[in-house]
Amino acid sequence: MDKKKLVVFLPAHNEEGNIGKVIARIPRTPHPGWQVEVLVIDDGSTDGTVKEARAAGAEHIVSHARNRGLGAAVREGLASCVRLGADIGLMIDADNEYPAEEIPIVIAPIWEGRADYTMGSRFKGVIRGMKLHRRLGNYCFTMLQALLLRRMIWDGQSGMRGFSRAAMERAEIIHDYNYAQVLTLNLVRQGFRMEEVPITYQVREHGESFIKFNKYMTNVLPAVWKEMRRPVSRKRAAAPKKAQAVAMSGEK
Ligand SMILES: Nc1nc2c(ncn2[C@@H]2O[C@H](COP(=O)(O)OP(=O)(O)OP(=O)(O)O)[C@@H](O)[C@H]2O)c(=O)[nH]1
Ligand SMILES: [Mg+2]
Repeated sequence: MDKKKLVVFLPAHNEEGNIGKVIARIPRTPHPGWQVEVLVIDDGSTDGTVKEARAAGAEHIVSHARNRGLGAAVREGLASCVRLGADIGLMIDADNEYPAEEIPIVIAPIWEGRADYTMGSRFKGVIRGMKLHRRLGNYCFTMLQALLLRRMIWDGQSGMRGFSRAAMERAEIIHDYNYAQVLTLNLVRQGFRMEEVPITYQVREHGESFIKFNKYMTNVLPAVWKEMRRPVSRKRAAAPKKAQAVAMSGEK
């Protein structure tokens, strides 16, 4: 049987002490029909991020010579997954806040043909250690997206997301600073089917958050505005053939 390829990619900027732990938590043989590869987008790290990622078993590393931003890194991650022939891509933060062992449940809706884009949802799942101001910020930005898209969203800022091949090929991230909101607005407006899956989240133990309030507001809000004003052509990914969906779910 031809194996399907899952590429797990991690955007990373100075995550020494964290990235190796995340890579070690990634299930490598979650199902006999899957081949799993790990890709790191190193965004100009100046510490031992790359060395640690290699030692932990990352097969592919793409390095930016200088720091370009998280949006640029995720854009590069999606393009690299397509180049590597991934059937499904899974993005996970390199800061060890998200549960890599829950990757199979986050990609299951794509694997089974029900969704093109999945979000590991902290607010539908379990959250450990998130400060109140962060919670409020997350609620506000999630509500903004829900209003703009006129649909329920639980967690619009998740750092753990799955993509079908078609979603990876067609996703557009219009700014370099971040991807979280504009990517969802872009994919859902194109007609891709999104699903949220409850996950377990634990706030980082090492390193620093890149979020600075003023910079976040002045970059993200104009980008959301710009994305909503752009026309997107509605494209819908073809649902996988029934036989393929059955094979992927492991049924006989
Ligand atoms: N490519 C890139 N990645 C970055 C940059 N800054 C942070 N990251 C990565 O983006 C991911 C999320 O970064 P965090 O700083 O934890 O931000 P966050 O998870 O949105 O916010 P917190 O709620 O504070 O954790 C991690 O994998 C970081 O290594 C950057 O400038 N460029
Ligand atoms: Mg984080």
